[in-house]
Amino acid sequence: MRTFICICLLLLTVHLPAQDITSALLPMPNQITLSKEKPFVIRPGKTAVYWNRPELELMACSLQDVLRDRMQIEIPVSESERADIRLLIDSAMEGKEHYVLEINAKGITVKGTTAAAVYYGVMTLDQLLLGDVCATSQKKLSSVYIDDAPRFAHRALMLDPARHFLPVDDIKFYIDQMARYKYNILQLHLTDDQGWRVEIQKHPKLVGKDYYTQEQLADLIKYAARRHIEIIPELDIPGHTVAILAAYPELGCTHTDTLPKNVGETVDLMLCANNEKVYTIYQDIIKEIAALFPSRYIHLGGDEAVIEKNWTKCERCQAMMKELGYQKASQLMIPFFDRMLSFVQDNGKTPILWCELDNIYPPANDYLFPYPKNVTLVSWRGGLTPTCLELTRKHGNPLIMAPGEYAYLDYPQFKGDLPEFNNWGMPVTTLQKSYQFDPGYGVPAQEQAHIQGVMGTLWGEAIRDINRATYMTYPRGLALAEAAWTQMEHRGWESFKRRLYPNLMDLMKKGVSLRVPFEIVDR
Ligand code: TNX
Repeated sequence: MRTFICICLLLLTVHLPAQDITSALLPMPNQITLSKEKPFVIRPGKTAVYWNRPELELMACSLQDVLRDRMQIEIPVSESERADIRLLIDSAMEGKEHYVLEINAKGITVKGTTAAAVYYGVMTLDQLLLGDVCATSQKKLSSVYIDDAPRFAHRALMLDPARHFLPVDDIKFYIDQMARYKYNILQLHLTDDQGWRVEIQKHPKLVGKDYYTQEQLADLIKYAARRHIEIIPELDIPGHTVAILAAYPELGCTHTDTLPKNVGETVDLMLCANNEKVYTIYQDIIKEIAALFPSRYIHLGGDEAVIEKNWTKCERCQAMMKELGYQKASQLMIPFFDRMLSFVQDNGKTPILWCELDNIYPPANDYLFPYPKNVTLVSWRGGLTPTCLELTRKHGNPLIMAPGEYAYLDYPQFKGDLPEFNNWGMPVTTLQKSYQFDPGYGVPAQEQAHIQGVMGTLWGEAIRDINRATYMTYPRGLALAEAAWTQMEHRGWESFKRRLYPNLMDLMKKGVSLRVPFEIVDR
């Protein structure tokens, strides 16, 4: 294994352009001005870091970590504004994540309106050092002026510990890598047929052997927040619910009373739409989840509800249809979600759902457009994304882009990719394909104003441990990071390929298992 890694590192090193200080910038900043000015030379014992607001103290620690890791230098803290490294909150700047990073003979300045913005400036500095050979060998940092802000506010990856549990420390390791590429959201798919992974104090029977206590999650949330990553919890309803139905079989439909509810088996069981107990327990669950996760969002799933096999056959559901004058059981999704979404809103949160469209998932699923306006949707069914894009714009729903053909990280990366990782015989999604992702789908700017951002989804049926998780995420997760951050005019496949090498090398050095995309290595 070690020899293998060494050979890979060697292969990658050959491709490092020696002097281009932008050679490891990923995602590519939106504005870079290279300068012929003299470089900044670190003065051991004198160079120090100053910050002008208490909330930047942690950013200063990150900066110290960066200089220690890349240059083996300890930078002390200074109380003087004249220190040669300065981290500044500058309220005159615009945009929450907009930063300016300036390096000149006098020193380094990183400024922004928030701590997050300054953090991104420090992450860019880290990558400048990764690409700048003189910086590490001679302690000289080339002059540069970077004025950068993300294309999208929502830059997410999704993990699915419901399918295969991932210990908290593994999720922290995953977060460490995300943060360096300016991702700011981690969605956790916490419940599914294979398991209920979050402790609910009022209903302790929900969890099995592997789960997160609320205390562990609070610690994880804090860990992520220090890296400017928000964790969005997802509780998938009304399908994907075998785990809760196994714990509380009375929440199911009448015809399922005698069916086995084996956790782990994806069968077409669903919560009953006409059962008060379903609403009561979810009201409790959502209340605890809302109190635990500071995120403004709670994701309630809503995908792949197999209504025909469930609600159509359910006496209680039939009664409800009759009462409401509905022709099709799928119409029950409307009153079902009206109540569930209101629980989310009563707790001051914004609901998110997977975007389902009529007539695509047999049997026709009618809960759909118009969705209530305050619901954010996630587009996920590959070919149907343009329709979802158009309908959300028409109806005013904010949209997050996670189209299968670009952003599903559980799809194989090449033909023959470790077959045991391939979920359902999914189509190959190469790195180049992921890179071609334009979250705006090329529609005119005014038609994409409702797009909030991008999510790479790592569905977990075949992801048995963290090494598999990172192997499937990287390098495609780097392509998606750039899709989320960088404007189309500053992106390019050839440039991305060059910037990829030092980053792959760096990830490997950090012990991240990943796929080396041999097919794009120029020989
Ligand atoms: C569809 S994407 C699902 C997941 C599966 C995934 C496998 C979505 C909203 N639902 O439950 O894990 O396909 O790729």
